[in-house]
Amino acid sequence: MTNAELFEKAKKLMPGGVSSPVRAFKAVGGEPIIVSKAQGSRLWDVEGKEYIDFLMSWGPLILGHAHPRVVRAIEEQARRGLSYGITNEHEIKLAELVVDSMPSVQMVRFVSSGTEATMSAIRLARGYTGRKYIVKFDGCYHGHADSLLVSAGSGVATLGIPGTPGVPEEIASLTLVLPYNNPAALEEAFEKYGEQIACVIVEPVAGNMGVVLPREGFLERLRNLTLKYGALLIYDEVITNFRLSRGGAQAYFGIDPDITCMGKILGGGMPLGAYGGKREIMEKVAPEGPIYQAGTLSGNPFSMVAGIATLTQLFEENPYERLEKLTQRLTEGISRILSHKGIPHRINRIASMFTVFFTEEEVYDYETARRSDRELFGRFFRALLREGILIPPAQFEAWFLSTAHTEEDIDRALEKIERAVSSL
Ligand code: KE4
Repeated sequence: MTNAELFEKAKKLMPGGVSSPVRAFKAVGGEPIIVSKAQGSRLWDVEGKEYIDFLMSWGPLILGHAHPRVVRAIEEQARRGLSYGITNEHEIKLAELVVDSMPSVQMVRFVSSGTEATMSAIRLARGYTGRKYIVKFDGCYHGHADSLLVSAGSGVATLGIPGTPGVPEEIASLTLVLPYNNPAALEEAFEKYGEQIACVIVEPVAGNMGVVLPREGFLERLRNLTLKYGALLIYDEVITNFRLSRGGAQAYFGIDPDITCMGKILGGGMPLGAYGGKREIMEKVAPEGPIYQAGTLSGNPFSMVAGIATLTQLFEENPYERLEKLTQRLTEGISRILSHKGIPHRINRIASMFTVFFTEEEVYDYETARRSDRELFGRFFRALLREGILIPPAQFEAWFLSTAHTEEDIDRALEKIERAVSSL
């Protein structure tokens, strides 16, 4: 069957024909592909077409697709059972790896997705502080829990409005949505609501408005204000954990949160999320404390062994330097190609994640990101796909490299990108 035939069938069975909206390619146009297999830096669709993959499943695959060590770990565990519903030794091993990687994480609780991690962290912060307001930033995405699917109200430091039908305004109005990288808005919100704010949740490096880096002093201000008003600081490191460094963004910038949400690389491609933090906070989580959170497949041995194999391999390779250089080779090449064609662009990069924006101005928040030329991005995406390059099918996402990407991959990719851009 062709991509199109399978997608037609999928659309009859699943809303939009997908298990997650972005996979329907609505933001970029054109027909979605259906994947048949992937290996290393490559991915094939059901028609047998090969792609060099810079989506890498939205971030988990820092070792590339189907890394032998991860596959072996999963094969061995499969024969010992997929889920027990009772504690297994692998949970303890992975918890140790996490706690040893981030000093601010003294205890950790495993869940099955990034959404569960952030949803639980918010509940924990509200339960721990006894307060009800939370703060998030416009353009940051933390999964689809009700209190996090909230759009910015009009004006700064006003209470949120539902970001989607199904979220009651009573819930949305407990979320304050502020502009990212805007200390003044932060000050104003805390002056207005300070003692009532349970927590601030932030992507310490934003990946969901496209890659946007924290400006000098922004995270520091966030840390100081939350301490001053007794609010908890939650880092959503679902993308950045083990991506920016072994210790994630908190090690990279040297500013620790109270609670860290984890996912993606943590599970190496298997369903896995986690939240963790200081002992005095985590001890409030059931059954030790009163704040309830649970999960049938939480800590299942299958996801655990995938995470252990991924992190162990990653820490042995310590590839961060090499990934930095390889990613720079790609972004500099893309910039050369676009400049040569006279196409205005900005590339925001940190470590092995980056985004290409078609704009003249610096992209430092959701407003500036949204002013980029998304129609051109759609044409860029489709031209790349034709050339056999897969990038995220949406402007406000990050491209990812892995240890499976080679210099030859980058050079081949640049040839293809050159051809694609010439066709724009
Ligand atoms: P999941 O529930 O999708 O595992 O994680 C939610 C989440 C939480 N925090 C951050 C910073 C995230 O980036 C995500 C999920 N990321 C999106 C795209 N960047 C996943 C892709 C999708 O939604 O299909």
